[in-house]
Amino acid sequence: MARNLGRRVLILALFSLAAILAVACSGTSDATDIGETAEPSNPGPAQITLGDGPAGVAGSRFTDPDVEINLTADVIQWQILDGETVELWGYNGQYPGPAIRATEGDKVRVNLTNNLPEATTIHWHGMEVPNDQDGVPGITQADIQPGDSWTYEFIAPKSGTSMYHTHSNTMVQLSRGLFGAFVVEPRGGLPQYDREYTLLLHETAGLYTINGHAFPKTLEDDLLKIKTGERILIRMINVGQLHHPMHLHGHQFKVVQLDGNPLTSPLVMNTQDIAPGQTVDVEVNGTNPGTWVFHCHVIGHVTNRGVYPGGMLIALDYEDHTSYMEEQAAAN
Ligand SMILES: [Cu+2]
Repeated sequence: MARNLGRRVLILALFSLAAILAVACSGTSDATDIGETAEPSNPGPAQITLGDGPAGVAGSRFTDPDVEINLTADVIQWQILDGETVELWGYNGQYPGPAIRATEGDKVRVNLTNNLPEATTIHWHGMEVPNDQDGVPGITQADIQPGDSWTYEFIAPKSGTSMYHTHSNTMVQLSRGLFGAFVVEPRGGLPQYDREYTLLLHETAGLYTINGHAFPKTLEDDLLKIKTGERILIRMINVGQLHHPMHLHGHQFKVVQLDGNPLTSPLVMNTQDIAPGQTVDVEVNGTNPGTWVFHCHVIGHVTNRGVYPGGMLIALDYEDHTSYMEEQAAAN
């Protein structure tokens, strides 16, 4: 009896060991599978179904765009500073051009009309579009002549901060202002922010600009509003030809995306250099009420033609705090 019981216990123990080994092995094999599927993969440009007609003609790729934008490239008069209007080139009368927003997977159509005195194209910077939509004259398409129109069509690729800009006679056309933000939203909930701002950094006409303005006009038109306890996102896009180490007073910010790609380990900093052509997304938590300047730390870039302060300087302004600047404004 005792021997039978002992044998049963032994058999049970062997079965248990076998079961444990089976689970452990399947666990290992599952982990391997997960590891394989978690490998970063680049799916390349989204495949789209071609319709009738050649690329560059409206309706050639799809007949039902989710986002359709009409852009005109024009010679414009733009006020960078109060009392200082300069002749620039811009889209839809603006410097920078209008921000384009789409959700990943959207069918995007952009109809461009060239009202400039010379040929132009648009390049979708940082975005995986089909090659013939990349906007490089002589390489992927013909230059769009003055008075002509052209249609770009592509699927909005992965979410992130990008830009669009001219790719014709770029030395001249980019410095004159032919660019804008292109933001692709994630499909399905990713981090939500209380507010979101986009800052385009550029230099033109001897002035350093944020969203087309130099300080102090940046404070009139581009103040970054926040309230204590809020979490905001600031997307920065450097469309100019110089590096700009952007520095925020009174806070650490979290660099969450570079070139529209999320960082697996966000960097906590208070100064982040932005190279020409680069985009940087930073998250700011409203933990320190006040009016805090946010500026390029190349001090020459914080001048208007050598006169300090000017240029690339704006402020993060708490709505639930009255600063010295606001008291002075109220008193005058
Ligand atoms: Cu700078």
